[in-house]
Amino acid sequence: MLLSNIKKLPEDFLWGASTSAYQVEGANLSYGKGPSVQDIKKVPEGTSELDVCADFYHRYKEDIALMAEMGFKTFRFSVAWSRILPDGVGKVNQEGIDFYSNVIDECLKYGIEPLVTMFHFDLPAALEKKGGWLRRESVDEFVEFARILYENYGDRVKYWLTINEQNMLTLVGEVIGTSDLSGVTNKYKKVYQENHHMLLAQAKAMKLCHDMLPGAKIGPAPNISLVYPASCKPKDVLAAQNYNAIRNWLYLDMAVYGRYDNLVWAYLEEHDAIPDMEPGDMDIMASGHPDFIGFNYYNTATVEWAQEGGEAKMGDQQSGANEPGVYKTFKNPNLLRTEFGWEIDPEGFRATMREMYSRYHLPLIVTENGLGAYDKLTDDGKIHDNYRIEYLRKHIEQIKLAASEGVEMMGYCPWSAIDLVSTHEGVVKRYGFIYVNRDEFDLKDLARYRKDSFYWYKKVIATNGEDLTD
Ligand code: BGP
Repeated sequence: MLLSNIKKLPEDFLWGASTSAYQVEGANLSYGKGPSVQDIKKVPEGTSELDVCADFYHRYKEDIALMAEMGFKTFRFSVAWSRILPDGVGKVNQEGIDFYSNVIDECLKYGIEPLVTMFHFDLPAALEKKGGWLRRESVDEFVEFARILYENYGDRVKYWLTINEQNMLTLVGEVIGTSDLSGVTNKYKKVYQENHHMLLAQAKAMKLCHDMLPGAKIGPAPNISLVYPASCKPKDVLAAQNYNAIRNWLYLDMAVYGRYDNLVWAYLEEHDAIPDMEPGDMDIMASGHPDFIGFNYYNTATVEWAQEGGEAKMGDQQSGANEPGVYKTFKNPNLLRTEFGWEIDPEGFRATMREMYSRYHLPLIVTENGLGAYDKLTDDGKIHDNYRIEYLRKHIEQIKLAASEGVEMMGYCPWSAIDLVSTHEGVVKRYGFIYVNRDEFDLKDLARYRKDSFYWYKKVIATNGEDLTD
């Protein structure tokens, strides 16, 4: 729709940005923290270990001061489960509790609302060794972890996110480094059983949040990308519906309505992968009631009909999956790509928001969106990342359009507040507004520099998104 009246964003719109513990903190085996699955994985060849990252653990005060300088209203960060509970259960690490307590206080000092992700790709290794999310006990282990967080931080944290990109943990856990499927006979059965437990854990954690913290708000944080059909051929449309269900709606239908998507159910039946359930599971699922939907968006996906036969192929969290008989990724010729090959689709962002709002009618907060690039620090200490400004500007414009069309928009937290270690492509794939002076293997001085996008975003926030010019 062409709009002649672009409305202003709400005054309390939550402008900010995101990070995750294992990618930003460093100190991954210090101060009482136990290893997580990220710490025991073999990092992809040519990429750095996770022992230092951006050294946020030691420099959070300096970093939060820079976020305050940009005018952040919120800061999305995650809590490392194994920093709080080194073995995943049992003994609490007081130093870990204190660390996040200090981070929260530091945010509040500047009027920045902490937006806390409870779990971002880093299951405690001790739990993984016992069988991880495949065990039914994982549900209560997560809920106990949630209870500890609510008890310690609930007096100060109003906004909570449950599980980051549960859909990607399920679909591409091997790329993220969270799952090893070698030797597994029916990988569908395994990953969708784990998924079922995560869904139960999420529903219980949302309910507990409402019981313990009546003023708080909580929601899921999947990676949602509307899936386009490659053409108007009816079979391509069916393929797009398949992938939309498998990639997107399964997770949000469960979080919001507490029911399994029927296409996904049929797909699981086909693969002999219906999860084992206990009586009452679906009541638990229906008891969650998120207050909003957090979602990560990088780009859309496009698929075509996939003939029977051939091999299933996995991509990363944004691109390139293929399942014979279900869908096949199609390179969208209408879109540009980033240096790392991810498609760029701001209008698809609006389409995704429209679709989500019409399905769920809950306020939306963007918990990730951004451009990974090889930024260069100039001799005079500048980073001219006009390509990032361009990317973000185009996406914010679409938020304003979606909001003008009646989509309730709560906030925008691009990835990432500060440079950090990418999921599988190392330190050189930078996303931040704040440059961290290190290379893949040379830690240099880890000094912070304001990128051009830093100054631009500051102005965007100061004008509540009205001035998007350079
Ligand atoms: C999301 C993850 C983030 C982040 C981001 C960018 O899937 O939630 O943790 O890493 O993608 O991805 P990448 O680091 O692979 O470029």
